[in-house]
Amino acid sequence: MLLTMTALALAAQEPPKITITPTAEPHQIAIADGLLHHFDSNDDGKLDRSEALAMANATNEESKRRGGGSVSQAELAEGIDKMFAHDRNDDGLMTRGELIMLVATMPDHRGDQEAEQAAE
Ligand SMILES: [Ca+2]
Ligand SMILES: [Ca+2]
Repeated sequence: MLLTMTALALAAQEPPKITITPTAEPHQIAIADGLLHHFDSNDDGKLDRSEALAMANATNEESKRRGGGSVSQAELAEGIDKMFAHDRNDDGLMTRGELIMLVATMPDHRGDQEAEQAAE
């Protein structure tokens, strides 16, 4: 009975088209979509660990190209573990929603730059 009432109450609400965190901003959603677009190599709409590793390696190479530091394979693996800490249902796959949550919790580099400029 209680379950039925809960289900009815939920059904009465306007269902959101996609489940995203209310704190996610459009540019963060765009980042998550971009990651999927580039690194979802089997096109299932999710990132598995091998795809995440390809993503981490690409990010590392990009950082090297820009003259930034590179990280070791161990650090890459640690980064992927951190990423999959956001795998909410523990299925070993990062869905779009989970990626958006991940991006939303990452430091906003645009903000960082502004803060650095303000500090100068
Ligand atoms: Ca995939
Ligand atoms: Ca998942």
